[in-house]
Amino acid sequence: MSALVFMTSCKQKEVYHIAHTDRALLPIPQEYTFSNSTFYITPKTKIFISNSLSITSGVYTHIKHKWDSVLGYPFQSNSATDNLKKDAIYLLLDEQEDINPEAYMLQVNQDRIVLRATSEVGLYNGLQTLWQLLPDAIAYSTIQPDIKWLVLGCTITDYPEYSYRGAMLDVARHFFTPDQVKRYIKQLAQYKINTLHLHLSDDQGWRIAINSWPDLTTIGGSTAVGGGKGGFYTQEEYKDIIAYAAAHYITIIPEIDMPGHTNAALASYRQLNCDDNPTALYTGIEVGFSSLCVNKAITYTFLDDVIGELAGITPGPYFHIGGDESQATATADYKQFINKAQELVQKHGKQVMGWEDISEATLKTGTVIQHWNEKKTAIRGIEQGAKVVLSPASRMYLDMQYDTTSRIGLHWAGYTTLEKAYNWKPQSWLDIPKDQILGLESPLWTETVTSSADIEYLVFPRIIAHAELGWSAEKDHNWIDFKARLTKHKTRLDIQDIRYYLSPTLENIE
Ligand code: TNX
Repeated sequence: MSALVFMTSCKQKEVYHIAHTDRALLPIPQEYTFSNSTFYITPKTKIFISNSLSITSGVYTHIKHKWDSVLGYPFQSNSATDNLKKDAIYLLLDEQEDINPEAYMLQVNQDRIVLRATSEVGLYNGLQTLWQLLPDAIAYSTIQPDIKWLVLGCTITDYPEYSYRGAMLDVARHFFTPDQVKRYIKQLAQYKINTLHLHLSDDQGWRIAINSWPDLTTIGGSTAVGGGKGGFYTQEEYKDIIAYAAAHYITIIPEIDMPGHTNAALASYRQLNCDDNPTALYTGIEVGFSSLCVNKAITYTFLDDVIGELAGITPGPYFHIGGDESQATATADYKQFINKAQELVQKHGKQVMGWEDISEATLKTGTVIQHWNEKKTAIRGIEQGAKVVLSPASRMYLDMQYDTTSRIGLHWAGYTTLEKAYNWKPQSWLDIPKDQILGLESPLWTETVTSSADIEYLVFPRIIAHAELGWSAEKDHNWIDFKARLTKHKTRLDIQDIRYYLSPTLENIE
């Protein structure tokens, strides 16, 4: 439903004003109506939570944290009973099959707030919407004593359009510490993004400790683009990132890029090179010059070890094998290699993901391809039965500059304004049936990105546009309405100290 529906009478105009001037829902829910009633959260408001919701769950932690740290009210949960009380907030888990686990229903009236879902993640999604219905001050992380915590009366029934809504962070070109990754995860979770793909290896760096091949990190992890000191995650740090992501209902997908984009590995172990000579570490930004030695047995021992160790500490279903830009690998070798790599991933219990280039090989059942560049390359994979994640570079690559004045970023796929990032139709992009599209992912390559401020400058606000394309119904995608909501939302980004790029389209809105 368009927000403009609310403008048809005087009284309704007022509702529109409250609902859409001060508060903005991003992504826009599937179905929503606002009413004139409002609910006030006060120190007397009680919270009732289904018994089945664990106190260790992310939902529980999230609400307790906000309650204690922002509202400043002592959090106490009560067991929910059938008869709903007044001045209360309910978080209800109704176990039911046949309902999308990510869906939720949120009802707010003057007596109470009732949030229902069939799973924890559904409740978590509903809580993100609820925070957007609260005053902007909820976005602080310290106690806000003088705020009237008014929630707008509404009925919202919501569920995602696509099950996969992702972001990718390249930690190989430049390394980002666990704290920087967590900061990013926390930002993403607000927009119902549920997947973070970590690009863990590339020509310039190997960023995850593999115990059976320690030089990958001591040598391969020791530098970065431009010659900086690099860095890597220990397996404990990686597991800690996964746990932090899980508490935000975000699944981590590890990527080890192969057979190309492997200079860091080739520099770490000379045996991986066809001629047994180690290559030098690389700190430039060229692509397409490195390849694992496809015909050596040790290459597959290496991959078995790497995939085995990493799959063993990754709870999510996917293992991403890259497979892009392997210009340094002969086509026949490439096909044979990707077929073997898929076998190894399956042997270690994971589903294969790869860039669309892997459609050159014979794809295994369940392999997912990621479209980034050539529609026909992606179609070749889809024709083999693969599902696709959409990341078209011209719309979704977050490292593309906004315009010629952008202080960092590349522009090989063009300049990507906020409008260009939002205003396209994922459903018809490849002209394939919708059920072959698993979802959308926004990659951030980091050749020119060295700090959290840089990440935020390129990512925000464009990823909010992508989050709406992934979550909301295509008929409700409306650029004018979106930018009006996003303009309202700027205050929240400021409060959270998210250093977004102030797109001129936003600045000009009253
Ligand atoms: C293409 S996209 C790449 C990356 C670069 C990126 C820069 C893809 C699968 N490969 O290696 O970092 O462009 O925008």
